[in-house]
Amino acid sequence: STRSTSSVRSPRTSKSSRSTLPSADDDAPVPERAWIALGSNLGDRAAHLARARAGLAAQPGTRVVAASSVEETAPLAGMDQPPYLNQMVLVETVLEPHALLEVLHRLEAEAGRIRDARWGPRTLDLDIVRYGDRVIVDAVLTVPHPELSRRDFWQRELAELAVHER
Ligand code: A4P
Ligand code: MG
Repeated sequence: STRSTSSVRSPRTSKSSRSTLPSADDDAPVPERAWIALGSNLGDRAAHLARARAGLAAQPGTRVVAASSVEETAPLAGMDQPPYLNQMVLVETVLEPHALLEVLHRLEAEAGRIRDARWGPRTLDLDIVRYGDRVIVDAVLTVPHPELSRRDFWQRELAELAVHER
């Protein structure tokens, strides 16, 4: 296999701000930062959030860099449902966006989430709000999350996490 050099670097390593000297790690995946929104409005909401944070931290190649404070929020538009606990975590991960989404779905399932009504009450909802600077629009993933500009609690949580940005 061809190894990337400092003059011709693969897209995966070109974002690295680390040394450009060839090293044993040269082909190792470069972790990217992802902002993940946590929401719960059924059952032991705080416990669901805590387990989600632990579940994320337990993924291979994934580190929880920081977590925003937890905020109780009134349910958005439309449906009559209990208030939410919301929180955002900043992770650094080698998981690509779609692999990360699968992890989120697994953690939701482990929290006993039943998908019925869209936007309906849920034990745990995990959304990818941002993934590095990537823009993704396909059948399963829209990143940045399309509701980002409309959710003031996400704006507050992102602002809290901004002190951790490089
Ligand atoms: N999907 C596409 N893009 C993404 C992304 N960036 N992150 C797809 C995560 N998933 C993404 O989601 C449906 C599909 O969206 C997924 O299978 C995935 O392929 P879902 O979690 O099954 O359904 P949902 O959560 O009911 O719909 P959606 O659109 O994710 O709703 P939201 O935006 O999660 O809204 N009120 C308060 N106060 N706080 C809340 O957190 N959340 C919701 C749910 C409603 N009201 C709320 C809150
Ligand atoms: Mg969702």
